[in-house]
Amino acid sequence: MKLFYSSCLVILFFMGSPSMAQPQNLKAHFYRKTCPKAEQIVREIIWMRVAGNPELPAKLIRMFFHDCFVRGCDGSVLIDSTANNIAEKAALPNLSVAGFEIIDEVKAALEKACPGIVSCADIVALSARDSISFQFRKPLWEVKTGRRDGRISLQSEALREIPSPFSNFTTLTQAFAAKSLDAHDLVVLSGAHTIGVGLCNFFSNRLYNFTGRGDSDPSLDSNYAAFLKTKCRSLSDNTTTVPLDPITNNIFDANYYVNLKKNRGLFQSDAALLTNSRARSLVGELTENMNFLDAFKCSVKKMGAIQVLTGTNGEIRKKCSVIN
Ligand code: HEM
Ligand SMILES: *[C@@H]1O[C@H](CO)[C@@H](O)[C@H](O)[C@H]1NC(C)=O
Ligand SMILES: *[C@@H]1O[C@H](CO)[C@@H](O)[C@H](O)[C@H]1NC(C)=O
Ligand SMILES: *[C@@H]1O[C@H](CO)[C@@H](O)[C@H](O)[C@H]1NC(C)=O
Ligand SMILES: CC(=O)N[C@H]1CO[C@H](CO)[C@@H](O)[C@@H]1O
Repeated sequence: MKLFYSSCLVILFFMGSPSMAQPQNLKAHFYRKTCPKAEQIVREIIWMRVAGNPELPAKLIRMFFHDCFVRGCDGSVLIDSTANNIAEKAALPNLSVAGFEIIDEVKAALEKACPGIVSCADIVALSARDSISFQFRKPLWEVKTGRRDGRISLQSEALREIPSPFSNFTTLTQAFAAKSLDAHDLVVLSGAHTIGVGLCNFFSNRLYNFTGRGDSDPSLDSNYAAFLKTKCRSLSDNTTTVPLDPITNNIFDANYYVNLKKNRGLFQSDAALLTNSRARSLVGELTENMNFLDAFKCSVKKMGAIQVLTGTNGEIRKKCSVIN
């Protein structure tokens, strides 16, 4: 039975109901008249960079997630701290957020082609899409544009809004609900953990001291735990990283769910998706590549619409790391 279709509106799922993916105030090809080559310029630079750096898609999709979860998709994740302000970038969950130099490179090219037109927020959204899409040689989802850049970036908000990898299902669904994303989106977007890496100290409690008695997490496959212990040698290892998806690390596919079903999710927040019966059955559905990719397209569009600034709100930053 085919449960997933490419249109987000007609999908039937076990949980949640997919809503209109993007609000009307974002538009397809917003820059068509003002900067006709904008999307092409982004794609060319991103594809060139991804071709030389297969880790980049993970950095850029995670940057997009962090941007959207703090004050909406407004490019606030890109802003540098100043003497008077500790920005989102300085928040602990940002440790592995990277790729800022690539965003700056894209912005510089766009400023050259059409100064003051394309927002940093749109560059993040397009770059995330294009980096993941390189593997498919075609855009995996549509990115509507017209986002404007925010002028505020606070470390304290990043620490509050971005869910911790130690979260349980309740905490995760609450964090997503606060962004108008439902449990279905939570399960689907977590599938981005099919690429990239995680630092040992975000999960090593599951290996070495789960309940404070030197034990491991019983919900983690014991063979996998033994393997992870050979990588993360102690609880305090905060420098080693391991692949989030050990089967196909740099490939954007459904193997995150294949691993997860075998109790091989890396973080407690991954394992938590098996603790709710409806989420668990959705995990089963998403082990099929087609199902995952179709579902991801819909949920990532919803994510890209979180609290966007449009019209005359916000600004078009000249440089992505500083407000005008
Ligand atoms: C559901 C809640 C989520 C939690 C608790 C979470 C937590 C984490 C943590 C702790 C890491 C490792 C960071 C590090 O080692 O420095 C990570 C990596 C990553 N996350 Fe998530 N994440 C979540 C959702 C998402 C979403 C929605 C996306 C994108 C749509 C995403 C994409 C990624 C990617 C691609 C990486 C690898 C980054 C890299 O290789 O540098 N995550 N996540
Ligand atoms: C989930 O975590 C929160 C915050 O740590 C905690 O208050 C809550 O009791 C937990 N819920 C369950 C069902 O374990
Ligand atoms: C394990 O956790 C307990 C309780 O929090 C703590 O007392 C103990 O020192 C921890 N063990 C290690 C090796 O960190
Ligand atoms: C990593 O751990 C070392 C030793 O425990 C500590 O000095 C250092 O500040 C930690 N680094 C980070 C980034 O947390
Ligand atoms: C890229 C970036 O700004 N990372 C920061 C994340 O948080 C740590 C700890 O606060 C900073 O030292 C990093 O510079």
